Amino acid sequence: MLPNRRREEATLFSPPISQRRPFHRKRCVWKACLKSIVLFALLFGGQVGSLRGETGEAAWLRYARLDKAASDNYRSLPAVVVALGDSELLTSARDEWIRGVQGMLERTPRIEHNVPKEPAVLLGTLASLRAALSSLQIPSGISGDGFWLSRQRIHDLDFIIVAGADDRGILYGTFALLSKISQQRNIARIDEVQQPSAPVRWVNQWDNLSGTIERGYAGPSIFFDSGNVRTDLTRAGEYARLLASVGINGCTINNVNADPKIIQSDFIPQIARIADAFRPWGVQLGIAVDVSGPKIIGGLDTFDPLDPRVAEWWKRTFDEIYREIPDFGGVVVKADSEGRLGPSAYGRTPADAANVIARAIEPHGGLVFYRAFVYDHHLDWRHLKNDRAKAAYDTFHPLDGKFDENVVIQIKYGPIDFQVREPVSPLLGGLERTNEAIELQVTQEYTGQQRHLCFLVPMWRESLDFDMGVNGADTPVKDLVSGKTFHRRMGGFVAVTNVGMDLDWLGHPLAMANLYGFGRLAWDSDLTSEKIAEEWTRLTFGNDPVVVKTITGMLLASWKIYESYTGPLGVGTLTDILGSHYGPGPGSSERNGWGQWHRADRNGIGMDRTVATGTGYIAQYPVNVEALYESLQTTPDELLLFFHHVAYTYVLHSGKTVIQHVYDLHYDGAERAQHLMEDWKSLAGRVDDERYSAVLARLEYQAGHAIVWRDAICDWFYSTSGIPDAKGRVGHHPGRIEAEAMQLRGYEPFDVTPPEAASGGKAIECPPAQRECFATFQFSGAAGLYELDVEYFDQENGESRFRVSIDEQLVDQWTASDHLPGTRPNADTSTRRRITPLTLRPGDRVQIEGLPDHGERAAIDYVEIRPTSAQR
Ligand code: GCW
Repeated sequence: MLPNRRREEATLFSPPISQRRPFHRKRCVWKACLKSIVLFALLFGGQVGSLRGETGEAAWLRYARLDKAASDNYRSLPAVVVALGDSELLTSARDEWIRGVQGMLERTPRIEHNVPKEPAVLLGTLASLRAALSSLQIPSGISGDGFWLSRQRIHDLDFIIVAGADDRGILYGTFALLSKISQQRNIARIDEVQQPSAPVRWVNQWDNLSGTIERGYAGPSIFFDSGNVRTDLTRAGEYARLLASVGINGCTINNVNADPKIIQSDFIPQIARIADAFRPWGVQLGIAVDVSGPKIIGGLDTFDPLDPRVAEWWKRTFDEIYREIPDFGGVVVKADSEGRLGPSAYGRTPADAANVIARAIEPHGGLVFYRAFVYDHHLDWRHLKNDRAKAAYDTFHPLDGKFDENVVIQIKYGPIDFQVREPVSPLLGGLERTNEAIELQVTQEYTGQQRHLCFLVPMWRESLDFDMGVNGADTPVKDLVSGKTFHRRMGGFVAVTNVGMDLDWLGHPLAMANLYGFGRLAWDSDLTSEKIAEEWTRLTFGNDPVVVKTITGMLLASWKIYESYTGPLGVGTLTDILGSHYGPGPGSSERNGWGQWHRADRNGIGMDRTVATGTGYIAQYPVNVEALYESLQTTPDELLLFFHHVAYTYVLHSGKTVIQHVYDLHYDGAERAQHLMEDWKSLAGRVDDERYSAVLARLEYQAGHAIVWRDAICDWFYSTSGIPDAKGRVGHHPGRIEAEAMQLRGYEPFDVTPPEAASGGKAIECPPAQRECFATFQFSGAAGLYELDVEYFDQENGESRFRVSIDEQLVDQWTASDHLPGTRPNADTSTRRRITPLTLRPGDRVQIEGLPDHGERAAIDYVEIRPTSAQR
């Protein structure tokens, strides 16, 4: 055992605030907890306890108590609330109003059933309001889920009117009014009509019946557990409430890689319970279905969509579903994609497959969302004209006009797969006689998996505003998908969301800004990113101007920061595309059939998708867009490598060469990730301690992992191109001591694969035969205050422990018990532990002791020592 004697300068060591992130509400190692508590007390002194800890469970519906000055502004709010009707939705609206007012203003509105002779908040449909108040002047143009909020003096009484064309509109209007109060907006003279941008505002969950979630990063399913629907669906109801509060009206609950069992007769009553949980919030239940269902579970010998027995089977199936769930919304279909069966098995088209289902569901009013994510994942990578990006348009454009009216083609925003930067999918402009919806991704599959902050609204904003120039006219994507451009009745917005049982829903308190943002954009596709970020921050963290400015700024900067260390110049997110889609893995894109190629070789990089010399993909766009991207001169730098293959020495519009830009961008991005953490720290004491610590832990981790990304990408570009960094940074790391260069006792060096996943391509591990291993080195710098980073590997298959001591005095210890996606030491699991501030003198012996656990061998990559910022 190591002696635990205190150093003479003991005050100079303080452990970092717990670096462990609370992914799954971990048990806290008591010593570490104590350290955090003590440090917290020291840092925030009198402020500790001044803000109630929050779990994030309430998300943006906290209804936090307003301070006196703010609540005085709402003193004249009527004391009575009237719901003109007794539907479930109307009751939800009324109860939500009461809940919100109680929370924010500490008053309990009184319920009346008719228009009273005193001021009141009136909730009703246009028709019921007209009947109750004949003198009311109702503006025109309110339809569907739209609503009207208005303050009116009638017979000398003050009324707040929340009117919906339908009951859902009333609920949405109520949430909108509460949101205004929560954001301390003036409602004294409110008079506004809101109409949603599109009828389709759906989310997709990719939950498996087992309870796991495909690409879910926030715990198990809120719907399923061990093959059945959960007994307790409280979270499902709470989720529906959150969705409704931003106008989302449909939710599919299971993975698009669908288990056919979901529509078996004995399972339908189970999903009906989820529909019951959604119903009070106007969220329609939907499911993902497998087109091979008629054969797999239906007992037929075929699932050929043109076989009348198959048509009959679908009809029977939906008749049964609607008997149990009369307001069932519809189905989403993934077929002929990534190994899923599809109509191609019978030489049929997606239109055949979509229509057979559509005709069975149509009499009940249901929709079929047929995904355009259809591509061959066994493409021959040696063939330079092959191009996965072409697949969706090639498949669906020729079928335009062949889909039934209740079919919506669901199209990912880009032609590849949720990358950090893609041009918009040309298919979005390629359907004039077919309904379409854009598919966005709230769950951050390729954008940091909620361990990195990446607010995606600015990216979605760019896609939605992109003018496709169809038929030479102004046709922004938002109008194409909403149905406005080609006068389609159906269409809109879908997002893959994947919330889980984690209390804060998405596993990172700030990630909920993406769910909120999706809902807001689907409701009003003209909203700016700034407005959405600000609204969300006010609702989630309160109205302190410093908090609002800081968090809004962080959110708005975060996508470009993430892009700058993970996927330059439109090359795609340079992650391990064959595995986790998380850490860097630039080499994984090539030499396989998945088609996320970037064609890097010794001389250059990028996919040539031009018509002139490349795959011809660019020809799928309307002429103006084709001209924009076909020319190197007009292609924007940020999409250069998506469209063109260029030399590393090619000079960008910015004046830099491609290679130097890549190096600079990655150093800059990693630095800016560090700043995100500093920005957050400036909010100490202004945000409740629980969420403050949770976010800080995430940002500390991100700052460290951004360096893993930076180094992996730069090393890979350097080894591929052979061109050094003009600024001398790549491959040179002042203050870094490679673990394999330390004095090792028990530890053994090994080669990390791929090599860019570790500094110098090597790390050390403690073999299973050893109980503990030691790595030691002597500090040779000047005496002073330092921060010391230990880069180690935190795998899923064990919880190894580490202790760091200096001249035999223990200065830090921790358990590697984070949940990172991997069971090997690589760039997914590489993690940083920062120990700061630390006094060091020349000759000090720094020792790291690693205690392996199961498959996790307490592996270490390097240590980096840097003067503390105070000293720099
Ligand atoms: O991005 C890919 C994911 C798959 C997913 C697929 C899809 C549900 O890696 O996990 O499968 O997209 O969108 O269907």
